[in-house]
Amino acid sequence: MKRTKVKLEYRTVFLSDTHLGMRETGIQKLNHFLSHISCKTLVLNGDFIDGWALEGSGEWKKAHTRCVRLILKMVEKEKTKVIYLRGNHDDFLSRILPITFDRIKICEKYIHKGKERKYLVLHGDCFDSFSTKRKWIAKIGSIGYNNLMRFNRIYNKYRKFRGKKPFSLSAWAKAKVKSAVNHVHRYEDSLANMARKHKCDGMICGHIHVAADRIIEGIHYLNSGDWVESNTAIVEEKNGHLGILSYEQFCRNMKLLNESNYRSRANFSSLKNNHPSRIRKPTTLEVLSAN
Ligand SMILES: [Mn+2]
Repeated sequence: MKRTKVKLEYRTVFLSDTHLGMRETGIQKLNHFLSHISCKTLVLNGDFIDGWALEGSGEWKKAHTRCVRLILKMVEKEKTKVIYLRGNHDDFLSRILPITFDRIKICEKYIHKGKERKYLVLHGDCFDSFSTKRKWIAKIGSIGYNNLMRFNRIYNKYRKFRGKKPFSLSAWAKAKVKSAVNHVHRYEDSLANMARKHKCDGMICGHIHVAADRIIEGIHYLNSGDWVESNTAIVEEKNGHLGILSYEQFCRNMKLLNESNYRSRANFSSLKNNHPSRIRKPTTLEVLSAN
């Protein structure tokens, strides 16, 4: 007999920035996640497919096709409703929006009615010039402080040679990071204003690849992060609670679910074996010989 797959059940799941078509993503983890959840509504909040990567150095892999198939299977077998919101890396969709086929809707923004709050859901690139700036600040971070200082020393030798004053790299970096941090605040402020404009008291975004769950000026701001590095989603439990679920936490929840299922199966089978109908009646010969 085919055993039904054990799945974690949610009311709604929000994913963003899966970037299918990019070479390095958390696609295996995402497929593991998608094949063990079930939900009434799945919101793909932008940059699901990375059209920019596919035009450039990206590559469509089998795992990406599997990801699409897993979602279609949810639509077909579990009657899951899919809301696909366009991002900036899949802006090729803008030409056909809005469009609905079967239980799949592709559109620009979506209002999610939670149990306690009403959420405006959109990718979040419309506010932003930040991500382009942030990318190279992040790159500087990855080069490492020591390497940067070494570079600065060489650069200052060159400046000295040219008769110029030394350049303070750390002061420059601090100023840049400060302006980037201000930019995040501006980004979040404009999100809160946008939510109010739509008469919502919550906002669910993606785009900046950083998961978030906090209150900004009375607006519940959630960000689903990404499936490139952080591997996070926003999930709405059956009781209406909305929060971040990391891949690591998902694995822990799956382990607990499997263990409790194993225990209940073991109890069930021992019950089944001791059931009166299972206890063999002695034959007449056995009864007679015992006497
Ligand atoms: Mn984006």
